[in-house]
This record gives sequence, structure tokens and C-alpha cells, in this order.
Amino acid sequence: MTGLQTNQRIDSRRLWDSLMDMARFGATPKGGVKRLTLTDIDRQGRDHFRAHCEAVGLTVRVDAMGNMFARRPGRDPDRLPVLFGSHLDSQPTGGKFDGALGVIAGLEVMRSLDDFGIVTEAPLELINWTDEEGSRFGHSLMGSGVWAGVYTQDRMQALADLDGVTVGAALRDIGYAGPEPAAPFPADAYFELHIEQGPILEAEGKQIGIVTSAQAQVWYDAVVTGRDSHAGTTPPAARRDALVAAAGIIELVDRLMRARGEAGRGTVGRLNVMPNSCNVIPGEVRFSVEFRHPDEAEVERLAGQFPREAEVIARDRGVTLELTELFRIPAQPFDPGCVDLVRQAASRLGLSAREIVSGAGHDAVYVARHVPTAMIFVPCKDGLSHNELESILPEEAEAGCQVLFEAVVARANRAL
Ligand code: HGY
Ligand code: MN
Ligand code: MN
Repeated sequence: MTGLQTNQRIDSRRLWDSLMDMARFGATPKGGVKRLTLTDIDRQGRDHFRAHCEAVGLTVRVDAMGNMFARRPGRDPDRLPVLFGSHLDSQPTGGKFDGALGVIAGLEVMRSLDDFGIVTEAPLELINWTDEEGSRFGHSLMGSGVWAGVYTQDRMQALADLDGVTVGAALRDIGYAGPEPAAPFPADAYFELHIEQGPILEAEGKQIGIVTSAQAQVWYDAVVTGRDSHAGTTPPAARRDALVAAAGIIELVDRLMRARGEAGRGTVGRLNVMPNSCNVIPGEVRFSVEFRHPDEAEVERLAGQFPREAEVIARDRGVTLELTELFRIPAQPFDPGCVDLVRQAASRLGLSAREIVSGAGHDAVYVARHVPTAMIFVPCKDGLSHNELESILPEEAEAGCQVLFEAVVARANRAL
């Protein structure tokens, strides 16, 4: 059956119930989720996802980075698979829908294909990418980044959390260090449904975001080293206060962001003070820094300006700064053919839509280096995400899932 009549609708009630089901794993009192990657809670969510994939006959593979691939055979086994999915890991104070929407909607696509007795020409693979968020080990897009060959498996598996647990050990502990190498394999396309995580679609009353590209970003790990000393006895001239110096660098991040107007993005999200004692002048402060911008040239300029000016602040404060660039992601355009399938699906369904650039990073950004890729956005309330109050409406989940369904089926049944 080529293409899809729009009267074949996904089951929105089943979709919503499955989203609420997944939200039980790591549920927080404020209505969000804390499902940090490779924790036992993440394992429970993964096992739950695997069980529901296998319940509809999908074959689940796991690669060496814990990426999960749930495969549905196509009529023609020689055709390249159409991939779709997202991530099940969350921020520490995350929402129910960041990542989970794309994975659970993908499961709904598979279930609906069974309901309609559709066997697509190409095989399909639903994916759960490991550690998209980066909040536990300080490095986002980890699973898809190794799969795409952007990061080496060894370097990523050696990363440790604040308790010294490495990625490799955590993968083994939860039983998701898979036998398959985490490496790109030939595929026909990749689609990712995700909440916008920003205010644009809601403000404009649009139901679907046709994502044309994702903005550039650069992340750093910063360590400022001064000297621990007694808060009561150390006079100003003798102080080498790592926290005061860090405060100056954090203010610099904000200043460089604001100098770029509404499109500027600069954040220090994580900070650790040592020894973190009330009456000790901090000797060491470690913190994260990230900048983003739709114009890649701006990120390049920031990558030159920020280290230079941060070094001056450190020197003036008599401390040392060790700044490690963790990664730099160029702006990533998506595949026009796949983007057009999203546009056509939204139009066929009579959904209001607009093109949009993704402010957030997504696994799709790395998959796009190997596979024609597109993303579908739906609005979220107040544009809020990475917050336990993150919320969407059932009809918004339904609209996004229906567009995903149509784009995937159209691509998997296209004439080659
Ligand atoms: O950081 C990001 O852009 C993604 O939401 N993890
Ligand atoms: Mn996400
Ligand atoms: Mn996120």
C-alpha cells in the first residue's frame, strides 16, 4: 500500500496512555521525571520499552553504547531501513515529553501499522539513543555521537559522573553494553518527533514545526584553581578565591550572550565548588559553559573570544583556568526531501505549520551526518522544557505522531 490515506489515524488514547506509562519511570513529585542516563531508573525504562517493542513483534538490538534499535521487517529486506526515534534519558528535573515523545510515538507508529495490516516496502527501526541529555556525564548526544563516529567509544566510555562512575561501568551495571558496535549502518532516512522546547509554535498558534536545521553550539568544561584558605584569617591581598574568579567568568558568558541579541545563547548550568565549606575560601571550582547560535560564524567567534577573555579574568584574580573544549557542533541543515515529507504530511492533515530552526540539540543532528534526516516539532506549554512543569496536550502528541506516521510510511513506501 503506497502512501497513506489520512483516514488511517494513530490511536491517540493508546499513545497518551503509553506516554503516561513511561513517565512513571523516575516520576518526580512536581510531575516531571528524573531518568538520568544509565541509572537503574533508566534501565527500568529501557526494559519497559523493550518489552513493548517485543510485544508487537519487533526485534530489539543493543549496541556497545546502549543505543536500542527495534526493527520491523519490510516487504523488501534489501531496502535500506527507515529509522525514527529519540531518547528516553532525562534531565535531573526533566519533563515527561523531552525525548520520550519521539520514542513512544514511534512505538505508536509500529502499533498502528499492525492495526492497519500495513507492511511497508522498507524495513523500519525505532531507536532509543543513549544519553542525549549529557546531564550525568557532562557530554550530550553521547550515544548518537559515537554511532555517528563523531566521538570515540573509548573516550565516551571513560567519562565519569561526579561519583566517579564511568559510562562503561554504568552500561555494564544496567546490562546495556550491547554486542553490536556503535557505528553507522546504511539507512534510508531518519525522522525525529520532539517538543519544540521553546516558545515559537505556541506563540504563533502553530501545531507542527517543520524543522529545517539545528543551530551551532560549543561546550566547555572549566576548572578554576586558586587556593583553599581560612575565611576568617586570610586578608584580601592573600586570597586566591576560585569562586570569585569563576563568578567573573560566568558574568562574561552572560555578557557575550547578550551582546548577540535575541539569538544569543550562553549558559553555565553546572557548578561544583571545592571544598564547598562555609568557612573555607574555595580553592577549586569546576563548571560547564555552553554557547549556541543559528549562525555558525558567531559560535566560531565566541570560541575565540571567550577563552581569551576568561584567561584575563583568571590571571587578574591570581588563579589558573583550565578550559577544555568538549565539542563543537556546526549548524546542521536537514534533508530537503525528508523535510518536504513532513511539510506534505502536515498539509494533508490540515495542520497549521511553520518552518523552524531548532534551538535545542538533538540526536538527529548527528544522525544527519550519515542519513537523510528531518525533525517534527510540536509546541509545549509556555515553551518550557528541562523543567518538571513541561507539558503538552494529548491532541498535540496525536498531531505530531500522525505526521511522523505519514512521513515514515511515505518514505518507506516510496518508489526507488
Ligand atoms: O541541550 C540540548 O539542546 C538538548 O535538549 N539536550
Ligand atoms: Mn531531547
Ligand atoms: Mn533535553
